[in-house]
Amino acid sequence: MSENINHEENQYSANSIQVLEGLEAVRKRPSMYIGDVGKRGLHHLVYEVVDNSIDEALAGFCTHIEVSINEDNSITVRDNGRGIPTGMHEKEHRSALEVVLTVLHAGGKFSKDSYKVSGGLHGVGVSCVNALSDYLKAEIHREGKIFVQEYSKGKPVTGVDVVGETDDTGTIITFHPDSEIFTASIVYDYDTLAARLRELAYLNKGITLTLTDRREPVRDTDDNGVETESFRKDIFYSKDGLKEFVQYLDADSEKLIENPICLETDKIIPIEIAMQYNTGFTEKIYSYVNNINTIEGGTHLQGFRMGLTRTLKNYAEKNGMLAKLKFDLDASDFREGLTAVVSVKVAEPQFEGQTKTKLGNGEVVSAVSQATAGALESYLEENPKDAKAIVDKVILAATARHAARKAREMVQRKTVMSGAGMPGKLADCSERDPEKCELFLVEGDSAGGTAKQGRDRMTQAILPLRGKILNVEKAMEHRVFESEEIRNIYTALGVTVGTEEDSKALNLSKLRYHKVIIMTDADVDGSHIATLILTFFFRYMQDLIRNGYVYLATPPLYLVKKGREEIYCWTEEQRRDAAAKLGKGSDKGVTVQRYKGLGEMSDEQLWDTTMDPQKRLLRQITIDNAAEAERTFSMLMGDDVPPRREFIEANAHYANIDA
Ligand code: 0RA
Repeated sequence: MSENINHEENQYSANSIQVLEGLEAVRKRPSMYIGDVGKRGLHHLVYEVVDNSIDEALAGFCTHIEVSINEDNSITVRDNGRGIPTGMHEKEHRSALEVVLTVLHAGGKFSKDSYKVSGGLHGVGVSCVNALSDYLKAEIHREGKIFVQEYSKGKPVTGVDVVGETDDTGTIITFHPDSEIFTASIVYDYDTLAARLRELAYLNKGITLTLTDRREPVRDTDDNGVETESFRKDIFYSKDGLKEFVQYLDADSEKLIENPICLETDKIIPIEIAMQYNTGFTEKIYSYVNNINTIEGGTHLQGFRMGLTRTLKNYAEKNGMLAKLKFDLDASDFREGLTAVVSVKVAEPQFEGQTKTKLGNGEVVSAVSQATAGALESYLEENPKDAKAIVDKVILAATARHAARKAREMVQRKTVMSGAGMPGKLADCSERDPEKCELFLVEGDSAGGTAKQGRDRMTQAILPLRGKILNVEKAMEHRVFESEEIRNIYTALGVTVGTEEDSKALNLSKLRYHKVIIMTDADVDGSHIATLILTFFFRYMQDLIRNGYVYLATPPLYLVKKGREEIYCWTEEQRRDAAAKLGKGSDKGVTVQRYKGLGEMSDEQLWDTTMDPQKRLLRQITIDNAAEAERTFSMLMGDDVPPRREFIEANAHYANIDA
């Protein structure tokens, strides 16, 4: 591994022009390297650095990785690995450290034989992070010394300096994202980073990952009543890996079998799988390749499904359990109520698909299907009670599927008829170009009426929804398609319901509006209704969310008035400021109106605050972390009421925007 590295001297040498061009290219077209320069790209920088440390851990040299969000929104990633080599790199005539930090894909230059298994979605390496940071510092603990080098926008601003001595080894990278690149925001979101580190801990058992938020201390009082200050911190560690991941994802479901079924192989293609059946109806399979969530699936998922279907079917037939069944089983019947995580490590992954998250390597199909079949076969033989529970559930799923087909055909017929088939409640817009059209899903007929009055008829359509729409998390599929409110949504959107093969496949080319805006009251009930609608989109129209078509409207909470002056407010702070501004020191004549519902606003007010594209603030719904979103929806909409109440109350202030 160290063939290209010698450790004689740590001498700083001039950069080659070619290398500078490399990183200049990253700065010129950052999206090509990190996906985008919004929130996702910003957080991607952290994942890229952490992935390097994960690689060091997977190579067996590192056990702890600490991530800190610093006061200025810079990030520090510290690991206890061997430390990036600092000696001269013979071919490049500069330190190996500098090569790692300035050459795109430099990782490969060091390791021909040992492949990198981790590596972010774009796998571009830490040099990209360097290019997109206005400041980066690398501190290396190695060979008894502490080495430091600093960079700005990818260019070294110091040599590799020895600044002290040390007994330990490791790498500490601190970087501050460049606001010239990340123009929207350079503020990190704790929960987004936490979700990814938690996921990494489950996917790589035995590694400890920590996250600390050093931006503002949390104040508290200890047992003696003394005020304390500490930072928000989480430690992520999983002893049992995927088994615990599945239990975490499925924590709020009623189990069909006591423990997840697990398998792990250490052949040429390392495979790890854990699966659990619950009494619900949804299929939740998460697949990963080299720690990357393969949203579009691919050959590993195909192999898993094949192994699962074949083994369960054989077992059921062999034991005469299908004798009374009047119709054929479908592959999807075997996956109802299944929660599973499939993780494979592939040396040279080929990623395909729209978002490059679909594994294409053909050899993976049989490897995963054989591993699945082998492990599942032994499990069923050894646990006949569980085996029966699973087969019974499969038969129930098949029966329900037959009922669902009828309901779906009804929706299909109605959706296919265009124009005349629109729901009676829909107040459509006159524009026909979907790009320019918006559909407001509004809670209740009264608010719907106000919205119809207030809207721009040209581009804005209104579909009032009756009270609480069906909780699809708890309903069987045919009930979902039988629900009138849900059928109205399908029809208004113009999309057809999936095939029997994939009940969630959407025909997005027929989508009639490119903004679907959920508009509910700014109270606990309103956010519950918004969550119900989002749950439906998440489970049945996930592509709508993934394509960025789904938004939440943010109606104001208060109207502060004095005489003819009016200020709308979305937060407590804005309300105080507005009262102070209008009152000029006294609150005489200042009134504060608390909006309890959309229906309390006049159509003009609703337009001004919430619907006018020039002034309103929409919150686009994104899925940062599929597994975390999955768990959130199961938690919110499952049987257990307390967590749902807590969540909704904690997040009830949807309208609290950063103004
Ligand atoms: C190249 C070679 C060696 C280690 C590393 C890179 C390395 C990179 C990173 C990035 C973050 N943490 C890291 N830890 C190690 C091995 C050099 C040797 O043979 O000692």
